Amino acid sequence: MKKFISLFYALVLFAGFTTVAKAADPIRIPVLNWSSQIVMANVMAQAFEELGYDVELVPAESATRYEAVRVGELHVAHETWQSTMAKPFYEAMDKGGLIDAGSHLAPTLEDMGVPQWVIDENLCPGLPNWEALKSPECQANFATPDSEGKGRWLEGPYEWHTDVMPNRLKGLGLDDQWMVKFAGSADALWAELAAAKKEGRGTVIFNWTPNFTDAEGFVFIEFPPFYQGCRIEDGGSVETTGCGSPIGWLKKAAHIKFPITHTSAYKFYTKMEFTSGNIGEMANYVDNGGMTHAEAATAYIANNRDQIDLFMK
Ligand code: TMO
Repeated sequence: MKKFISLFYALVLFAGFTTVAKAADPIRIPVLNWSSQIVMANVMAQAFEELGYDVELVPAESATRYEAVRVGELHVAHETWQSTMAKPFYEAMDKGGLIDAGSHLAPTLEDMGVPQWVIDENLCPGLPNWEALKSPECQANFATPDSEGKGRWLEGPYEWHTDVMPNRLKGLGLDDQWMVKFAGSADALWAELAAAKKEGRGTVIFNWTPNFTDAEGFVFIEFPPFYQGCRIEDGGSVETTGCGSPIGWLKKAAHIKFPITHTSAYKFYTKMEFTSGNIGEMANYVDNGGMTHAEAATAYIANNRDQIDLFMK
């Protein structure tokens, strides 16, 4: 009996060691700098941990993370926005090592726009048509102390889309009347929304949908239609780069070996299709609710347990 028991313990120990060996290869999930992306990273982390995996949340940068997924430094890029990330996504796929793990159930748009109340107060008559921006009376309502008398567009951090918006203004022939300022963070965009509302002044900011701002109402400016190649970085010229952003997909990328090395996590990941409402909810917990990203993920899972269970089946 004693011998049997020690054999039993030896087996338990052995099983313990194999678990430790598995734990040595955590699933590496990138963390960027807008709320839904970070909350979704935490939702996945908590779900993967439930499935028995170790997880590492890795600070990453928007465009370069596709090369990191390709070479396996990261296992996933779970919020891949067509308008601003399709290029590095397809380039990494073309080189080999990155696979398409499907799409969320959310059409996306990333572009400049105004909060609904700017339309209601008629601070720029003719919006959302972009040609309304030509009017000097409109511009004056969007000037700030740092805008040299021009109307101001507050873009996101420079690393998100680099020169797309300054080029947009040139392409539209508006660069003498409007200027672009880059925000230091997503939080600076939301602070600007709140400040402009309080001061009753106009504001044009970069924003996206799905986002927490969908609930209060945000109106995207209607620019000349996007087509493949209109932007400078896609081979376009100053004549074509006034084009707006596409209404696009929201995809999930994975490292090519992820299905083999972390099979049940990969299965979860391919089934994981969030709706626009889901993604707005994730951002809202942080940007309106003041939760940490980890708290928001826990709240999201608690509020959507059936959905998470379906992804786990
Ligand atoms: C990538 N983003 C959703 C912030 O536009």
